[in-house]
Amino acid sequence: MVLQVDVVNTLNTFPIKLYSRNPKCGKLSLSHASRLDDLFAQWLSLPDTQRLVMSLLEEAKLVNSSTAQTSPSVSASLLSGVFKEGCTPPLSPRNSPLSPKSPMRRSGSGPSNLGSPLRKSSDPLREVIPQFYFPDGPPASREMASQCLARIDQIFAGHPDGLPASAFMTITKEICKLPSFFSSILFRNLDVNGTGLVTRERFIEYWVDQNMLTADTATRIFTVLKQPDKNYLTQEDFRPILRELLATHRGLEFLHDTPEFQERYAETVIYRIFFYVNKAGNGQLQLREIKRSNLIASLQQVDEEEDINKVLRYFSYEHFYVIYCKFWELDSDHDFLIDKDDLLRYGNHALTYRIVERIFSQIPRKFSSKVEGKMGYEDFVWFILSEEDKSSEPSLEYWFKCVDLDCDGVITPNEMQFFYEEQLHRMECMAQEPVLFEDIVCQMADMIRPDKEGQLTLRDLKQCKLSGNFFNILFNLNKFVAFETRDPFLIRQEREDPSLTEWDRFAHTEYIRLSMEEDGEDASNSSAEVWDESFEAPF
Ligand SMILES: [Ca+2]
Ligand SMILES: [Ca+2]
Repeated sequence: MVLQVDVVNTLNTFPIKLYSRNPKCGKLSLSHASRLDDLFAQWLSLPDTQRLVMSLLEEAKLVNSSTAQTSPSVSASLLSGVFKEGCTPPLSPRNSPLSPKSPMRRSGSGPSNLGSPLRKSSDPLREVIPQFYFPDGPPASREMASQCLARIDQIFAGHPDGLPASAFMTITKEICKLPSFFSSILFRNLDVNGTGLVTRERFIEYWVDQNMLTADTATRIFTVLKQPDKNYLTQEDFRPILRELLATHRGLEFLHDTPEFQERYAETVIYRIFFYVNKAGNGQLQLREIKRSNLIASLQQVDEEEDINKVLRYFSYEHFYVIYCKFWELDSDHDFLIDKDDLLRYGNHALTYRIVERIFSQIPRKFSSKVEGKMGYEDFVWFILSEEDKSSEPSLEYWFKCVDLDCDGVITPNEMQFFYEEQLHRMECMAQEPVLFEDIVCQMADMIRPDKEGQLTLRDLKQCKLSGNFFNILFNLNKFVAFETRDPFLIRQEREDPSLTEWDRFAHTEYIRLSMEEDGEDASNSSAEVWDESFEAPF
């Protein structure tokens, strides 16, 4: 055990140096260093690696004791030979005679090993190290490639001039294993000259030669959606699949006659995706952000699920409906912009002036709206998701920025007091028994347990499940009161289905309320005319 700890300690001190010694890795930039560190740690944690390293060290110890040389650099130089092998780039699928699962044999007797006095013919180092990292995904095995090519030939057989878009779905689903609503964008990527046909050769060049057969789903989806010269996705890149989803999904058929709501639905879904998945908040969605998210699973779910409202992540029509109606309610003059006074009416005047002021100072996020002092629909989507899903990371970040008045990355009691003052004043006005600030500070400290007393960081908040309440206490009176009184309705809701997020529960309740209001209105009008108004929701 002691030896194992030594191994890790010794190795941890020089992984980057070792990588840079390898001429094959010489071109790696500094930005890759941390990635390499991760990969190194991953490699080091593999049971095979640990066995290998242990045996190396055992041997080093033997040699050291026999030659009475106890220099620690011996094991280091020995290990550097191992790492050279470990970061060899993956074999090209077309040049490699090996299947991806074939371990890459170490050339135990090759000239590169001559430098080490420890490598004798009986060397246990002849163990195999399986290749564990393929930057572009593992290459296709011969078997898999030939099976796939046979199927491709079969599909293209009846179309010697190429496949038309109408017959392309089999390729999208069966060969590319993409959701069905990716078919148009995939076809367009292939049919660069707009001939209306895609030939077998063109498809092989685009898909098989790019090694997409074995690429993971996230990589395949990312590659198909992105612009060829970019390494990220913008909101615009999602438009084609949303258009196709709207045209083909059974759960969205009822929107076909109202293109305006199709457009609103599409943009809401895209804003929601970016709110949760684009952690950097820069509008440039990276592949690694997609891999860490639930986006791929949601895209697959919406492809298979006929009831769009069961797809709670991003695609639910009911969720869109709630967001849109909430915006519509506040935008009293219907110019598609809302100002401070409008937002103050949100949630039955739940928010304080001070927090609304911070939102309109565009502290948590710069408005996309081009009109000064007004919030556009996209800005509202960010706001409502932050407000109604306070346990989510993007929401905690949004409110943290609002409350951290001096932007130093720490929320101090002074900053908390600035916001709480107004809450206190409101409680007094409403003849409610006020909760003293000192009591609040103690309650917060007990709830969140920050690393440093009196200094709340975003990290502290992200580690506590109840952090959303911290913000409600500071600037949302209605939610503060509900939390203080442990509102039995909220508790029951939480227990009913713990897998639902705060947002899911909010959207569900609001949807029922809004549709009941619609029904009431409908009955009192006793006419269908209400649906003819162009801005009315199609419900
Ligand atoms: Ca307005
Ligand atoms: Ca601060």
